[in-house]
Amino acid sequence: MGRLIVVSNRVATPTETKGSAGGLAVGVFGALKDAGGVWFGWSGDVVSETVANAGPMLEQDGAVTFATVGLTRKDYDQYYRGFSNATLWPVFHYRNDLARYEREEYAGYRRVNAWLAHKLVKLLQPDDIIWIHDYHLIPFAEALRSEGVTNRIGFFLHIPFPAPQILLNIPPHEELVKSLSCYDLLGFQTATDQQAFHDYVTRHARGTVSADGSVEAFGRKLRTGVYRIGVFPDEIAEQAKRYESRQHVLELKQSLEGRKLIMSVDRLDYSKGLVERFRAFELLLERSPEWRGNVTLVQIAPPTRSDVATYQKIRQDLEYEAGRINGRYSGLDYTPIRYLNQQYDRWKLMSLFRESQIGFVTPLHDGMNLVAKEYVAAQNPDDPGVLVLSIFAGAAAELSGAVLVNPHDAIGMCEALQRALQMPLDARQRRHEINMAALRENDLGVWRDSFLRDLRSVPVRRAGEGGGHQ
Ligand code: ADQ
Repeated sequence: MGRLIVVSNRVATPTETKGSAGGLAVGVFGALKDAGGVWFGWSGDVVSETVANAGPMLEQDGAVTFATVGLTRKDYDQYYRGFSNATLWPVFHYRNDLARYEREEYAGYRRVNAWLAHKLVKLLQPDDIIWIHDYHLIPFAEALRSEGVTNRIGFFLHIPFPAPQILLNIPPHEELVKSLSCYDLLGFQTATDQQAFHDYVTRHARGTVSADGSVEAFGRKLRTGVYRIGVFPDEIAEQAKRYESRQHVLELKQSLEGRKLIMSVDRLDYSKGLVERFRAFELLLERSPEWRGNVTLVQIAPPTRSDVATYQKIRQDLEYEAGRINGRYSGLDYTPIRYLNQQYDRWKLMSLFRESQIGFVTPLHDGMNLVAKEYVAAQNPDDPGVLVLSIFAGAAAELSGAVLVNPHDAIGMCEALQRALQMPLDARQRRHEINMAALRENDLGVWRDSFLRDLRSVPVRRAGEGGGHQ
């Protein structure tokens, strides 16, 4: 079996993969340890041109090499802050209204992909398989192919793939899909995302799609598949239980004075539906006076991408809403919304989830949403909380034990909260069992192993072949 090469925009450090990192980093690292290989990507640092060109920096941990490069200010601005996060991210989350398109940024995006690919080529061996992650790196395989790389290359998109009519808003949409067709295997979070890609291929690229998910487009053949990313539910359950009597949990319990707790945890991002969520909670207090003073919403949302203008705006909006709602319903000893702009250790989050009666997860669009899955896994099976989940999270297709809501329907969300707050124990347990069974059936290991199995089964290309296998 050849080595595994993982490429992602950011690389978790060896320490992160063992400590507080999210499940994804741990899952990918697990596969790397098994096969041996390289994890390659941006270090997260903005550096001078000399330092950037001197990379990659190599760090060895057993059979795994962590290879990272710094980005210059210009590359960071055009590739990361620009085209990735001010064009692709909003459009792929159906927010054309927040997207901008600058030709120079797109050129920078392609330039950085080509530069990164060139750096990686020197580390490759002939029988390596290469797994590229996410929207920052769409042109990566095309760049590798143009350097003569014939290894199997797969791509997994962590975020939604938009319907063609939405994708057309990005002027170089055809080039992007052409770049995607240079992969041997494309993985999507849900059947809806895969279908959207197929729709583009058949309607806008004069391509064909077979029943088994194989695609012909732009003179290339590739495969597509649905690989729903998961968590390791039993590890989370064990962690949540182990830390349930730690100081931070006891302090929270004491401060709640018997009030019910609704928990929400997200990166501070406009795709997560935070403002809509706060308004639904406000409606609960407005329409059901009996809950005033008796239920608290804890929203944990550390800022991300804070140098992108739309992220500054969502932060302001949310601070305003939290202040307004708290001004309206607080008492001397009661604050309805506790809004915390902080990163928390994973084990702390899981034990806080376990203490809460509701996990309120209401993105406007989300590839999967691992918080929803972590919330379920962290519950006490003897007295589980209820997951109230947006129909627009990829996780909604799997977690049929959740109370599903449309995040644009404030009254609907408010009614769902009322229902969840009053749900009897046997109904909560039934829903929890259904959700846990789904998490166990399709855990993070299944996601990773099925993607890699399918990638390994793609026919090897011959030297000199262009993009896509024949
Ligand atoms: P994200 O948009 O980051 O991921 P999500 O899937 O919820 O969204 O993952 C967030 C991770 O970060 C979770 O493991 C969560 O516990 C952790 N996290 C969030 N807030 C935190 C905080 N305050 N402190 C500590 N940890 C925190 C993208 C896509 C998703 C897709 C994932 C994985 O947008 O749709 O599910 O990738 O494919």
